[in-house]
Amino acid sequence: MTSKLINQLCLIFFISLFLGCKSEKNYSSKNPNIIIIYTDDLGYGDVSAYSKGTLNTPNIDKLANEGIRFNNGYASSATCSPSRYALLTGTYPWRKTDLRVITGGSLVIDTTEITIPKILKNKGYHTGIVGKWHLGLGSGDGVAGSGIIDYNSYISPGPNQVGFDYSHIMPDTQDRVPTVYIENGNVVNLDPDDPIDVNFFHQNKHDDYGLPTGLKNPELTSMKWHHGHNGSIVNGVPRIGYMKGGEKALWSDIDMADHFLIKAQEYIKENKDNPFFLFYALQQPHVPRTPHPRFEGLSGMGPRGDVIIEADWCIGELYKTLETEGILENTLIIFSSDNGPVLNDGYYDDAVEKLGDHTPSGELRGGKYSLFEAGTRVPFITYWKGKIKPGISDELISQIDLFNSISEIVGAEYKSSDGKDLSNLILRNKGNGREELILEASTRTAYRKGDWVMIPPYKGQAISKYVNIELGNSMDFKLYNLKDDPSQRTDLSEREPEKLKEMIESFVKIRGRDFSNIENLVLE
Ligand code: NG6
Ligand code: CA
Repeated sequence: MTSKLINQLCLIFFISLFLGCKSEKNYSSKNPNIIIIYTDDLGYGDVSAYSKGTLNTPNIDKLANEGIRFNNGYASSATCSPSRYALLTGTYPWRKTDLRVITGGSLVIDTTEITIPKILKNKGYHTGIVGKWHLGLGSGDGVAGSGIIDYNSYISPGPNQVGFDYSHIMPDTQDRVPTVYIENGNVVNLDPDDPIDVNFFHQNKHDDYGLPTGLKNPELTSMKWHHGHNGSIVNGVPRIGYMKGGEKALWSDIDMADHFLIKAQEYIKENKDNPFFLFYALQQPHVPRTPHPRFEGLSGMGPRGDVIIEADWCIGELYKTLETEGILENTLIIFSSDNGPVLNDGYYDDAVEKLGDHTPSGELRGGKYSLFEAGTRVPFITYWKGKIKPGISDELISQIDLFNSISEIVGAEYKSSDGKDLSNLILRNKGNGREELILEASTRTAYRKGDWVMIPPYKGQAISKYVNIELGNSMDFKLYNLKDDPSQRTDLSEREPEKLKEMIESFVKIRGRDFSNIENLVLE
């Protein structure tokens, strides 16, 4: 063999080695699958890794103990639709006029807005949502509850128009009609000879149908309504709103958890060979709490505790699917909740009576609907087997930050101005969290900076008489230091006037002056 030939062979050998390494490198740096597991109304103290409550959530605990458990993680809002909007768009929900809980309203995400699934689609991901949507459907006239959605034909715009390749959803909430699943814009199992008619305001129209309601026929309900929830009765549960038709399409409440789990597992199996994004939005423990019979009584706390155990089981099953499909180590899992906890949210279901020593809010004050901490501070966990090292973080992080952080993780350019790139914190527990954050509850806003929280004055009940939660309304500015006083028991606004002034000024810089519904509010 001539030395020239040997040189050439060596060159070929090194080039192929180089190319081999390159493809190896490409493979190992392949973008991970991303799953956001999002519970509905699960409190800071409902996860046993967070609190010494009396419920056990071993599968969520596993994610928390073997991933990063954030102790200062927030939903943007103390209710559902605004939080979901903020999570998907990285934008504060109060920037949208009057964005509140949706009841049959139209889509609140503009189809031109950038969303997490759109970012990921651009990077070659397949994107899917399974579970609760609650961001509105159809373009309508934007009036919540106007009953303008025609469920009998293709429903658009919806999740598939804002970035999801696949959607299998419950339209609003489990307590609202229509009680049907929608897959990629079509009601599942709809019989064209039995069309669906839905409205939210016209009980008279419903009376014309001659159909029973929770209001008129409580004897036909197996779950009793406490406030609201006295419209159509489906599966013995009275709901918000009125519905006629769609008999074959009606969901089974006790099978809902299994139904969404199976859809999520199918989605994972079908898409395991490419990077995928799955938004797995569980319905628990929102009302009506309808555990499958195999979970009934397990918590000793009534249906609310039982459905939390059911949700935890679902998460364990999803985890096993990732394991058996061999993709667990290439999947980033983010776990959180859309808002804080509530006990009686409209039905008599023993949530209050059987609570015992359990503390859904942990040591935090308030709950769902509240500007106090328990409204928005929620369990927040990141997990990636073999990549994320177990840790605990006290850094401040919001679901609004997932937009920028996920964008960074997959090497995309998109950044929202409200969000922060906290990818280092999420993946490595390194670096600082955000310095400040606006908290929102039913369009009211408060402000956290460092350990300090300032709540502006708001008119309205101090305690909601229905759900028995302190809402954070008062006639004065309130100031709390969470380091010394995590339960917000001591108002420091009079003792710390300089701090209060500084907080108001920083808050106004982001929020503008139009943040309190007290007329003629004087700031100086
Ligand atoms: C409220 C409902 C409550 C719940 C909430 C939405 C009444 C009286 N109360 O209007 O039961 O459905 O809306 O919850 O109807 S959320 O978690 O989706 O924001
Ligand atoms: Ca919720």
